[in-house]
Amino acid sequence: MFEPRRFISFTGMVFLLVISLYSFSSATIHDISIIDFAFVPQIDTVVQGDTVRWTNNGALPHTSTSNSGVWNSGTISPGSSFLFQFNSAGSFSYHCNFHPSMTGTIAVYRSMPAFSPGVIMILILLLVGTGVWLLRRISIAGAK
Ligand SMILES: [Cu+2]
Repeated sequence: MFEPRRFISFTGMVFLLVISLYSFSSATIHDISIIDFAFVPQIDTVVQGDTVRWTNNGALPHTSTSNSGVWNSGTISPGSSFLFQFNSAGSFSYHCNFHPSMTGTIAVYRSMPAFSPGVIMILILLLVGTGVWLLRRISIAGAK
């Protein structure tokens, strides 16, 4: 017998599996443009495990240097990039060694498996499944 609830739950499980595998395999790269004389965007929000790529789109050399020594790009020549992966959560301020007025912040949020898209999707599907079940009960009760 076809049971919508079970079908929807099963579909949810499959979605959860696919999405969790996908999110494990693909960390996001966030691009920050270095122009003369600013980091754009100045404040960037990323998730633990994400990578930030600074690209020097200006005419002068710059650096991306963590204020707390977490990373230091060294000189980034015009046209070049520097990548850094953020594996721990926190707020990280940085600056350019050549131009101290150039500053930026990377806010790194913990990845929250409990609220991953897969879990949200399965909750929605269970809710829909319960709705379908209730509607069927109501229509059966109405037919009597
Ligand atoms: Cu600079």
